[in-house]
Formats: sequence, structure tokens, C-alpha cells
Amino acid sequence: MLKPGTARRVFTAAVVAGALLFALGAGSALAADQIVATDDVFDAPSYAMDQGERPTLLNNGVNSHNVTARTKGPDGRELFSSPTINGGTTTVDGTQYLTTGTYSFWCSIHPLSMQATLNVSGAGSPVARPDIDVAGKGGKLKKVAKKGKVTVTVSAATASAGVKLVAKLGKATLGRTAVFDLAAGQSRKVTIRLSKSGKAKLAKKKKASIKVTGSVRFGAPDTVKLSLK
Ligand SMILES: [Cu+2]
Repeated sequence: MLKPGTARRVFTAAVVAGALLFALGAGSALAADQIVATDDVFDAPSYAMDQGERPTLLNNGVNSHNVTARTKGPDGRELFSSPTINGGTTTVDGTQYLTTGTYSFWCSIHPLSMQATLNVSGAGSPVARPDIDVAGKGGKLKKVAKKGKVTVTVSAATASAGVKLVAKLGKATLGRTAVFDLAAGQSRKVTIRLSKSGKAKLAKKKKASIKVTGSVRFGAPDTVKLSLK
């Protein structure tokens, strides 16, 4: 038999515990676990984060360490990675786009002894992955070869940093742009200047199909074909 008042106390305790759990679950203030490296191990077999977060890497060792995902992202490079540091802290980049799941990583310098997993919880929401679109029209081959310029329009559906364009004729690179950033919803006309050898290659043709590929870190590349006559 419960003493009078016990049931109420149990009920009150359950309500308080429930409210506390709710507050913890709803709170986005819980930061991602810090990944700590010493020579030459990570301090835990797994680390936790919510969606949209970027953990930090602390290097307490003397040797250089990094965090490098073991799988590739849509850009063909590491799904997430940190710079290599020989002390202090740095931020892991690319994890902000991850959805709930378990992702393995290692230190690329010590891949045998430094392996761990990153567990992304169901809380939070991921940042929209960079998403670009490259569009353009063909034109007069003679004009393009003479002016040595190809112009395309690059649009970003989401914030896309570190965009660059390469124009190719078959396997030969005709020209490339410097890296530029686009905000979400931004569209920009970009001119690719062709190299001297690129211009010469093009001038020899009667017609040509130029491929312009836009690439962006952490996002999928996009290609447009321009037919020149
Ligand atoms: Cu290392």
C-alpha cells in the first residue's frame, strides 16, 4: 500500500522529469560533441551531434591530426572534413548537411589507429546542401574563338560557396574561372576566358560542342553543353 501523498509525489516527479526531457529534446543549445585527438587516437569510438551542426576537433597531441569522412559526397570529395592541425581547435565542415545516421571517419594521416563514427541524431534540421544549375546557349564558333569568351548563367537554389566553372572541348580544358560564391536564389552571368591554346583548338573546328561544368564544394556538379557552329 502506498502512503497517502505518495501517489501525488510520484505523479509530480514524473511530470517534472517529463518536462525536463521535453526541454532537453527541444533545446538546440546542446552543441555537438567535441572530437578530441591525441597521439595517435581519438578519445571516443563515437561522437554525437544534431542535424545542422558542425563539431570541433581539438588536437591535444604533438602530431598533426584531422577528421576525414570515409565516404565521398556528391562533389566526389570527402563527405565532411576538417583542416589538418598540429594543435588547438578547428571546425569540421560538411557535417551541417548530414541527415540522421551514422557516418564513419578517420584521421587521414593515422587511418589505422584513428577511426571513429559520427552519430547524427533526429533532432535539429540539416542545412540545405549547395545546389547549382549551369545554363547557356550555343552560338557562332568563329565569334567565340576570336573573342575567346564563353558566357553561361549560374543559378543557386541554396547558398553555394566555392563555385567554379570549367569549359572543355572533349578532354581538353579551354578555360576556367576563379572561385565565386552565390547566395540562395541568386543567378549570375559568368564569362569564362579561354586560354590561348583553347582558342587555337576551337579555331580549327567547323563546329564544336563545349561542355561547361560548374562544381561546388559539398554539392553535385552541373554541366551544360553549348553547340557552336
Ligand atoms: Cu592523426
